[in-house]
Amino acid sequence: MSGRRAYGIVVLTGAGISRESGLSTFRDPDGIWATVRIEDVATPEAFARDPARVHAFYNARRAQLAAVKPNAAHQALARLEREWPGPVLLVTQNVDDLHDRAGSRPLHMHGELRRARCLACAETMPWTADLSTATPCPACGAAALRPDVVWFGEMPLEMDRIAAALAGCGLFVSIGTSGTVYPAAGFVADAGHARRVELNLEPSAGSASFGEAHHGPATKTVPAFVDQLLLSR
Ligand code: BV8
Repeated sequence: MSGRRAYGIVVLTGAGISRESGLSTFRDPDGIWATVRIEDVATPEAFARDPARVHAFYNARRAQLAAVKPNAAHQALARLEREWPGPVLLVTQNVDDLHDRAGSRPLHMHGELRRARCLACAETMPWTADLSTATPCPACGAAALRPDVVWFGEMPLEMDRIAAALAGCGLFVSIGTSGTVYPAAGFVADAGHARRVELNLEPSAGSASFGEAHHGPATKTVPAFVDQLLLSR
């Protein structure tokens, strides 16, 4: 196998990849931010001001995960990770667990709905039930648990690992994201040397930075793109 074909791939996904599984996106007309404000539920200030409201917002989204399952796009990416001869890093902005349940090992840069973090002892742990201000931390007993997600104004996770993968990749694919939230929206610029492809329902805010685009639903565009990649090995 020629070295050229074993180049590294970085995939970035957003809420659009989970849309056909039944999870809402954020900025589509029927999206989450059409009914609730970021400032009221997705910032540290919101949690300090009204933790019960923030817990209710995440409890509803966490509970919804039991009712949805991965779609063909999640499954196609898990196949790419299994069959591509070079390194594949799947970075997701999504806090759902659909990539994980499809068999991927995603880097959750915005954290995970199904994990909690203790503000008293800093432990993080898997969490599938509701959270409240009275829920005791299993590690230290303090009633100081929060959803283990990255809110606006907080630093996304594993940025150094992402930067290193972007610097060395031969292909960057962005799937189902509006390209409006940073630093994720800036990754395409950090992969300026690589082939850059956007797979999205419609052009995103960052479309001009991509050399190629395939517009349509992820369950169609992602399996087709992965098939074409694997055939070209
Ligand atoms: C940071 C987790 C600095 C929680 C999320 C002013 C004040 C404070 C901050 C800022 C500011 N101005 C700018 C910033 C930076 C800010 C930012 O970018 N704001 C934006 C709104 C301007 N970013 C941050 O705050 C980040 N942190 O900057 O820290 C720092 C520095 C040093 C030290 C400490 C801190 C943190 C951002 C992370 C916030 N958390 N989520 C949760 O999920 O509740 S972000 C949130 O938006 C979601 O997680 C989501 O992942 C993310 C991006 O949204 P998308 O995934 O793109 O979804 P969207 O609905 O927008 O788009 C969906 C797309 O899919 C569409 O294009 C649609 O066409 C397409 N689609 C739909 N259906 C389909 C489809 N595609 C294919 N198939 C389909 N079927």
